[in-house]
Amino acid sequence: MKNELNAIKEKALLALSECNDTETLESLRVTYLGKKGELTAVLKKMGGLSAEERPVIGQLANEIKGQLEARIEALKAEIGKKQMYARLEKEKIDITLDGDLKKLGKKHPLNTVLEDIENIFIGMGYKIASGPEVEYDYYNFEALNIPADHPARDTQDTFYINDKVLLRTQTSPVQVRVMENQKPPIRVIAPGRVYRSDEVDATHSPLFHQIEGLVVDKGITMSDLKGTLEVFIKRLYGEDSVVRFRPHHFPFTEPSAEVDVRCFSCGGKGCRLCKNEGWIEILGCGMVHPKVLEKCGIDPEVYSGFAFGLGLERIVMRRYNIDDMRLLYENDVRFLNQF
Ligand code: 2NL
Repeated sequence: MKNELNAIKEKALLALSECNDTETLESLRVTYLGKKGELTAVLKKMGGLSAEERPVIGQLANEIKGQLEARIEALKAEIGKKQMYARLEKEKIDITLDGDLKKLGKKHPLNTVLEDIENIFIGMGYKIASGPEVEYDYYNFEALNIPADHPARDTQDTFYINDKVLLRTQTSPVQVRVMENQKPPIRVIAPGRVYRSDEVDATHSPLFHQIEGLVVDKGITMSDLKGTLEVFIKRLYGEDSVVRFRPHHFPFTEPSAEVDVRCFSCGGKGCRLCKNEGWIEILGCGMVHPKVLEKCGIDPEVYSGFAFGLGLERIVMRRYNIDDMRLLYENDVRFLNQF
């Protein structure tokens, strides 16, 4: 029996020495050490041994079992390690290779200036409001004191969807909606796309951008308007800017004014940029017409307000010296990369 046991040991060790994967290792363990394995089979025959032989054979069998178990454990660890290294080798990446770089775009100059302007007003406690670009005639004209036969309708000719629906010509309808839905105090700016039925040229486009502002509260006066817009223009063009208010007319404000800044190119002497005027027009403004307040459900006997509007493209074109408005809409990266 001793020989039998030693033969099993030799056979098992030989088989283990040729084994290098976990599946084979497990099947070898079952073959030799399992319940129905070869070693167990020999041990089962020990009942037929003499009292002297039994402990000797028993000890040898246990020794061999221990040796084989130890060998199997060691092999298991070794194979595990080999498999890990093989995997690491297979999954190796070259971190020095160029990545798949995504080219980042750039902020459009219209957005750069829009954000500058928004931030100035946010800093003065304004909220940003928005509304539909496809509007009712009522919000775009009627509520703003521009009835059907008003000449202002000709200069703001637009695209009609039907009798009552059009593409907005200004962002004022946004403020009309704000006044309908909110109680004063109101402090909002309304930036957005507006439309006019204009031929495309260097200074006209059927789609452009406006920023309008509105303040309504008790006791708002022309001096609030002047102070606010002066602060705005100085933050946009520099603290040493000189601002001038010029009387004007809008149907939706009374009194109305246009606001100029002294030409930052020639200092007021007159040059090409200011067309020899010495001043550059920045925006239009005025005290909200009592009729407009009333139409929007605000009592003009209790509340007053001011409003203003400016064209974003003109501000952008002057800031970056862009002489053709069409460049702003073509999205040619050779143009956009310059800002
Ligand atoms: C300009 C002039 C202006 C307004 C817009 C306004 C809005 C409401 C009530 C009264 Cl809801 N007024 N907006 C007022 C004055 C001028 O824009 O030249 N824009 C480019």
